[in-house]
Amino acid sequence: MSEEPHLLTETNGAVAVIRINRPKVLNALNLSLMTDLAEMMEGYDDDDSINVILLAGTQRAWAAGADIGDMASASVSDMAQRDQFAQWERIKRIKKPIVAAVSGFALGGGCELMMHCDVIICSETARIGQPEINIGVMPGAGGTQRLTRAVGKALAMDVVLSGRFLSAREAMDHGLVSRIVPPEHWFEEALKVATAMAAKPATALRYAKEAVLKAHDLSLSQGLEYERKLFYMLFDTHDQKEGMTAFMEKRKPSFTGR
Ligand code: CO8
Repeated sequence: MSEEPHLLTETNGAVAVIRINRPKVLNALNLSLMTDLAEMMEGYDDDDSINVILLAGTQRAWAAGADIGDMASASVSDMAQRDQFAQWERIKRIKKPIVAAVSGFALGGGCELMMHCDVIICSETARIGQPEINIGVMPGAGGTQRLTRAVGKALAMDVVLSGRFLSAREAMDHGLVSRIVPPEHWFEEALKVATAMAAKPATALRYAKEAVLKAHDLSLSQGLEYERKLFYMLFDTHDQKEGMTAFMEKRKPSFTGR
């Protein structure tokens, strides 16, 4: 009997949908899954027919963390040799917007993967946290840094040091997720967001994502300079001419992605 694929993909217009599919272990993330995920995302990043990537889990779990079974008996050198964070770096470099459709548990590496996404659509039932402290470790794929930047030091310390889970409402109130949607429609709502985004001009989407992400790395004046350069560069695109002309002519723009 052949094994179920750990990632399922389909395209829906200009949206590439990737679903994490390890329901028996609440979508725990292992190296082979992360390697395939990075490869798939890079493929969609290079595919002109795709504008947005939608990454989803299942109703019960977005991802309950890195696969603990894979790490339980690992030594320092095993972990270093696996170099699993190289795959996360590849995901960090994806230029097209990534929308996350999150339902159920988003824990540990799952929360960190969620924070690698750009727009996070979250079911009311989501449970989000960094509970690594309960198993003798700490976040390793950016949790201490990205969570702190998103929610501030006080709440990040609480979440990381107590291991407690945040409700979707708490996550929303503290700026960790983008929107909360009813549990019965979590995937459809996220797909709607991704589809509407995919109709926007492709180059402007990519540059806007790049500029927002730079806000975490640069000083304000460097960030403003960076933003301005990307803004000017958009005046070299067909979609800028089309978008502004369509506005003046009071018609809907027809974007080509160029
Ligand atoms: N890894 C492996 N298996 C898991 C994981 C996991 N992270 N989470 C759940 N499972 C498995 C369980 O072992 C169980 O398997 P089985 O049915 O064979 O016993 C199955 O999924 C269902 O889980 P539960 O029976 O425990 O379901 P409950 O509803 O009782 O509890 C919880 C759900 C609360 C989510 C619970 O499963 C849990 O606490 N899971 C672990 C959460 C956790 O600690 N996550 C952090 C892991 S460490 C980490 O992410 C470090 C990241 C470092 C960087 C990433 C590098 C790749």
